[in-house]
Amino acid sequence: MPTRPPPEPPEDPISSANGTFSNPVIGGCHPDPSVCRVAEDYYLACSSFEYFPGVPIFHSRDLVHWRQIGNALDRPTQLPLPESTPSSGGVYAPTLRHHDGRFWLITSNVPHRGTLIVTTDDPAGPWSEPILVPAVPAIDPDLAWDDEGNCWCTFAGIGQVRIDPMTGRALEAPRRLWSGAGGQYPEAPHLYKIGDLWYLLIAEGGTERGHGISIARGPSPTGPFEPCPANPILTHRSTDRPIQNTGHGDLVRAHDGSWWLLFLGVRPRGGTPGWHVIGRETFLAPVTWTDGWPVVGEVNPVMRAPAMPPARWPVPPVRDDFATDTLAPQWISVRSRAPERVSLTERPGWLTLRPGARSLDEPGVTFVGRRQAHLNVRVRAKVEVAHGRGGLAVRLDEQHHYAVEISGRTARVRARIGPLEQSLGERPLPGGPAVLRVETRASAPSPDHPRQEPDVVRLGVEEDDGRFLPLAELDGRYLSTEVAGGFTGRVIGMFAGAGAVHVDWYDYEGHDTALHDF
Ligand code: 6LW
Repeated sequence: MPTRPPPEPPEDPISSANGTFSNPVIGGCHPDPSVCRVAEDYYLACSSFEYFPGVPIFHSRDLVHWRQIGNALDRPTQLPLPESTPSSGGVYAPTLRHHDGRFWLITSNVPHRGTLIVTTDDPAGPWSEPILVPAVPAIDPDLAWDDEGNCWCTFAGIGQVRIDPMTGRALEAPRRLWSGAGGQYPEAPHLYKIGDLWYLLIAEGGTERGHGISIARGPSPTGPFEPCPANPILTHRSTDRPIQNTGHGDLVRAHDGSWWLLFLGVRPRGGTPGWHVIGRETFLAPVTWTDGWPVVGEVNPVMRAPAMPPARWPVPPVRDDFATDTLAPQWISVRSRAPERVSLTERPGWLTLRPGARSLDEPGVTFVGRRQAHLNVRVRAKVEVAHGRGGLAVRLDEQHHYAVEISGRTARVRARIGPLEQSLGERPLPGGPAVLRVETRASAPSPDHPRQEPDVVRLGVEEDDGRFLPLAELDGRYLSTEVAGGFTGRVIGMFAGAGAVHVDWYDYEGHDTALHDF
C-alpha cells in the first residue's frame, strides 16, 4: 500500500481566475475531436488507433474543462484489434452526434471492421454492439440528419451516401460531394444545417504542418456546395506559431449562442523540423460569423475563456492505487486487455500483469498505460516483479520506446529506436517492490545552448528515501511522431515480458509551463 498520502491534485492547469484558459483543452494524444451539445452539456470523442479500450468520451459544461467519462468501444466484441493491426491502425476519426434522444457515434476500425456505428442513451456507456456500414468506402465518416429524417453519411474524399443508421444499409449509391479548396487529402468532413443552409466543414493539406480547415455551403445536404472565399478558415502552415498542424475540427454552438471550434493541433519543440512527442491534442477556438461564413479566432496557448460558468471538475486522479476492481477509463492497453493478463483481483490492491509477448517490440505485449498529457511529467510506479521481467515504459510504438525494467534483482534501461536496441545503465536492487520513475523535461533552448531535442527523458529508480537515481538520460526526439511516423503520441505505462508484474500504485504529475524542479 502507498507509503505516503496521495499528493494534492495539481492546480487546475486549464483556466485561471482572469477568465482565460490554456490550450490544449485536452492534452496528450486526443486527435480528431468530435463534439456535440445536449442542453448545457457537451460531449467529445477522439480517435484511439491501436489502443484498447477505444474512442475516449469526455464531458464538459464549459468547453474548457473536460472529464473523461468512459470509452465508446470498451468490449472486445466492439473493437477487435488483432496483433496484425499496425501501430496507428485501428480506430480512426469518430463523429459524435445526438439525435432523436440518443447518442450516435460513427468511426472506422482500419483495416478490420471498416465503418461502424454504435449508439447509446448514456454517453458514459455502455454503447451498443457495432452496426457495420459496408457502403462507406473511406475513413472519417460523419452523420447528419435533415428535417425529413434522412441520415447522410459523409466521408473522406469528400463523398456521401444516405444510409439507415439502425441497420447500416446504404439507401442509394455513394456520390462525390466536394474535393476541397485545393489541399491534399480532403478529409474529416462534418455536415451542419445552420439556418437555411447546409455547411460542409473539412480538413485538408494532410495532418502534418500543411494541415488546415476549409468550409463550403449549399442549399441541401447534397449541395451543390460553394466554397468559402476565405478558405482555409484555419491553418498555421508556414507560420512560427507555437501550435502547429491545426486541422480536423468540429463546430459547436454553445448554449449561450456563441460558436466554438474544437480541433487538433500539436506543440512541436526543438530544432528544425521540430518534434511533437505527445501526439495531436484537442484545442479550442472561438468562432464568429461574417457574411454567413464562420471566422475562427486566433489560436494561442492562452485564450479568453467562454463566457460560461467554469465547471471546475476535480482534476482526474493523478494517482491510482488500484484499489478498485475495474481500471479507470484513462487506462489503455496495446490492442487488447485479456483478463488473464491484466488483473485487479489476483492480488487485491495491486494491478497484476502477465505477459502476452516477451517485449514491447511485439504487438501482443501486455501493457497498461496513460497518455502523456503534458510537456513535463514525472511518472512513478511501485512495481514488484516476481520471477519475471517488466517495468515502466514510454511507448510510441513497437519500434520506438524507452523503458526501465526489472529482471531478477537488476533494474536496467532499454531503448528501442527503429532497428536499434540498447541497454543503458543498470543497478542492482535489494529485492521486493521498487519505485520506478520516468521524467520528461521540455528543452528550453537559449542563445548559448540552442538545444536541438524537444525534451529529455530520464528513466531510473528511487532510493528508499525517495531520491531519484536516473539510470539513463535520453534525447526525446526519437520518441516523437516526426521520427516514428503514424498518428499517435507517447503513452507511459507498465508492461510485463515474463512472469508476473505487480503494480502497487502509479503516480502522474504533469506541467506544461514551469520548468521547475519536480
Ligand atoms: C484522420 C484524418 C486525420 O482519419 O488524420 O488529421 C487521420 N486528420 O482525418 C488519423 O487521425
